[in-house]
Amino acid sequence: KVNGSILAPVTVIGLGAMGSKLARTFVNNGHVTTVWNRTPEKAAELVGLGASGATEIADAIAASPILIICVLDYDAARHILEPMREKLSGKVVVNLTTGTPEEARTMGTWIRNHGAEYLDGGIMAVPSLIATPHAVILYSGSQTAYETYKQVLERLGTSHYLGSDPALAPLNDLALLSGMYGMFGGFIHAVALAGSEGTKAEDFTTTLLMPFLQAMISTMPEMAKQIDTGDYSAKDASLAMQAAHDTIGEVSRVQGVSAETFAPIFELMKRRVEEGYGGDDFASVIELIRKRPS
Ligand code: FVH
Repeated sequence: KVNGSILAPVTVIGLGAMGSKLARTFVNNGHVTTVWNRTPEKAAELVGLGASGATEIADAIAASPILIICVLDYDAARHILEPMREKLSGKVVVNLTTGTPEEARTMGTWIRNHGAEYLDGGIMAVPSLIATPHAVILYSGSQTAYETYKQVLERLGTSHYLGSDPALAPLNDLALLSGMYGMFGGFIHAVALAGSEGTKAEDFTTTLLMPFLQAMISTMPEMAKQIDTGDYSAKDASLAMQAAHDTIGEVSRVQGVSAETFAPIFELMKRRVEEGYGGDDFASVIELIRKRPS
């Protein structure tokens, strides 16, 4: 048995920083790995490790039942696959290129119309983390393809299948990144504020900020429950209390620190209170920004 088994042959299309690491991981795990890149020289190192370097993209596609594509963007992916549309029938195409939900849906429809199964993926890791316990990859699209090749895909990192709509992987990828940038925005403001009296960023971060944020992260499941149920009754700290004074903004100004990463969230908290929800917990601020699914 080869299809779907741990040692299924794999083709990797796109050998940039990420694609090369994906290909190397398959080679290291004993897969017959075929690689192709627009600039063929980038395949040399992988060929030295045991990969088979295809000169023609058609040969790369013919070599394996599962094609992993990881290139700059969806335009590049389409540019590579369009001329090969007649060769895709019966294949599983796993697109790990970063893109938008709409691009993923369009690509999924196009691939299916050419007789192949489609999985879209969002890589939540940098190349050096691939094949370590810290690598997470989100998948959506064909459930059959995911289940058939789950063991192969898990070579790269922990996989999460999110559903049959290809848009779900890129949407959740961007949602996770937005959480990360929100956290980083808070981080730079906190370090700037503490640093305005000379506290070193490193000391402040490791001794005070990280333990505090870890404690705050533990409140997120309860906030998520409030969002799911719509019951925002304040238990510990009401919005009215939290938004009563813009102390953080005022002290930042006094200390000569810009509060522009903090200000937007404070404005939303104040607005929610003004609209009569001062007795709610923080999570109810989501009602000012979200669109409920139709
Ligand atoms: N690197 C990372 O940390 C992130 C982690 C999260 C996911 N991203 C996404 O992965 C895609 C590839 O990223 P990458 O880091 O491998 O990117 P590069 O090293 O710049 O390699 C780009 C590859 O794309 C090929 N390519 C570009 N344009 C075309 C085209 N028109 N036709 C064919 N191939 C094309 C390029 O080929 P070449 O320049 O070597 O000939 C590389 O193989 C990306 O979506 C990230 O957002 C990585």
